[in-house]
Amino acid sequence: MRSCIEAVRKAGFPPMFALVYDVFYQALAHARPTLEAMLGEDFQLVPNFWVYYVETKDDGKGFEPHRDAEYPDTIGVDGMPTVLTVWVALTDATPLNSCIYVVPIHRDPQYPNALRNLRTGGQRIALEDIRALPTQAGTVSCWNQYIYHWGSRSSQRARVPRISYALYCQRGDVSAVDDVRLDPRGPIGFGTRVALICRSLYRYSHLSIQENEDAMPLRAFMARHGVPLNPSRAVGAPPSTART
Ligand SMILES: O=C(O)CCC(=O)C(=O)O
Ligand SMILES: [Fe+2]
Repeated sequence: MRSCIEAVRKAGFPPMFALVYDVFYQALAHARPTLEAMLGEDFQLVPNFWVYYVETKDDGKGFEPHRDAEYPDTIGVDGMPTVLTVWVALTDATPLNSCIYVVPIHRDPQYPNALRNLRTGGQRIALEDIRALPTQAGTVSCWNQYIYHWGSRSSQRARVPRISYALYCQRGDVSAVDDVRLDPRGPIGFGTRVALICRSLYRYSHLSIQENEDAMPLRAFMARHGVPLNPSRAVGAPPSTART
């Protein structure tokens, strides 16, 4: 999967276009028993994917702190999520090259509010409660829609870029949380893959516009046209405009 992503980058395309390759869908089959245990045997894919490529530079970083918070009411009566973020490390993710950090929900005073209000931030978190989640390449991490998390900053001293891809899965016995859903057991044809890539790029690419001087005119234009760009809000914005 890494070489697919490197090839796509070399060809000048956003890493997201690597999702035309079979291997990304085949890999999900390995995680199927775990996903079935959490979401039921007929779990479905929510067609919102993202491919992350965090370079080994001091200005490389993952997504800013946020709650995914795109879909309301996704904790079942049994306390289990009905929607999961599934994040797959394709290189070792470490504190040096940008691993995921989370605030465990029992240490997050705003978590109960986040369950009710998708716009809840993380202003009241104590720094000592932050937990790094270094993962080896091939590890699948999952979290619910409301946990506070982020991808940290990389470093020029990192040995390898942090490469990962992420998607949402949902239970099959609740209605589609987004406008469509995909069955991971069926064939996902080339046209569907390209549609999925374009859909996710359209939906999320503004979130990767950095807050540097060169991007300011574009950011100002987008802000004038109502695109949410404040990093701490961007990912948790209302469903029509958001993602991780
Ligand atoms: O990989 C990252 O930097 C952030 C990932 C994330 O927030 C997500 O997939 O929900
Ligand atoms: Fe996220």
